[in-house]
Amino acid sequence: MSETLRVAVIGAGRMGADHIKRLSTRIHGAEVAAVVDVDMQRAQAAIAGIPGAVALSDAREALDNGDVNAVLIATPGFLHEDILLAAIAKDIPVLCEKPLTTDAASSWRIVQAEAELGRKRVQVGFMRRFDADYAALGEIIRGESLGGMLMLHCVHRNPDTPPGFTNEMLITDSVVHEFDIIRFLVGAEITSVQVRLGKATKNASNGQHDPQHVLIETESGVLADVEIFVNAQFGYEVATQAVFEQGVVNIGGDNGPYVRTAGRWGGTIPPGFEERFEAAYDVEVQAWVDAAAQGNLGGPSAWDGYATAACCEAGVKAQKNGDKVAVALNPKPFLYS
Ligand code: ISE
Repeated sequence: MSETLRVAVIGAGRMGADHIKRLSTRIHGAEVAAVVDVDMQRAQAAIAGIPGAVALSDAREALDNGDVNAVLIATPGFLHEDILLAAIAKDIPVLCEKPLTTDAASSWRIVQAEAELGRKRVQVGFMRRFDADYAALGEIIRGESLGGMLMLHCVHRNPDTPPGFTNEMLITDSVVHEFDIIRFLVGAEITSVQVRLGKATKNASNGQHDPQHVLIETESGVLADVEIFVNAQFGYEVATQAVFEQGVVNIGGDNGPYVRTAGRWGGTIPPGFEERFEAAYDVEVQAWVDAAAQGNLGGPSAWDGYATAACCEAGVKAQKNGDKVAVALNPKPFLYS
């Protein structure tokens, strides 16, 4: 396929709106053909100024629209499975915001549907893989210039949480990114997850115990720990320290410009993930579009979505029992090897 991607964006909320703007202003080779949202007013507002785009309230209608040949899913996770299965049945490229689905069993159904189709169609929106800092760390790991990597220390801090952000979501909505990037950097699957709960902030809501300390083991023996702190107040921060045999690499800390003025020194902290990862999202979506034009996949696959869903299940169990919970995966289908 080398024609322009005519994308149906399903969900015009926070991420959907961000992707609609991206697709219509910065991405080459793709256009927004339809925006679907249960809130028709929101869908209408999202297509304003986009020539030829239609606003719809039903994802199936968008998939059956002859003008649509690709789909970007940005609805809440519990709505993903039906849309994914319908898009795979139509054999069209899909970019699905994380999580792939909300549990391992339904994510496995997506893997199986693709395996039956015999082609990878679904890219999962783990945008960190396209971030320049993470890419540079990946090169150091693969190049072995500092010897073997031994350990990862990760911090994931959000200023606050939107209404309805539950205790489980610290794992399923936030740490899910760490699960993916740890698997990606280490190049091995995660085998166990443990969650430790210590002193909690008084700024948490919705029954959250915040922060949490997540301990992760991988197949290769590399250990990782994650501080997830979703009501950190001061801004958005995602940073990783990788420990090697011959050195230590930090990424994602304070970035320039470093300014001295009015008797103070310092810089600014991004308020949220859209700002922190803006460039990564652009690269991610462009990679999806470019690969789709060649009938390929440009990034994390349905297998990655499934493996991280299994990690999330283990993580939620571990939040409750404090134990080290094993992550069990089905055998990887040949398509993903
Ligand atoms: C949010 O949904 C994201 O995907 C962000 O990348 C993450 O940092 C945040 O914790 C999540 O709530």
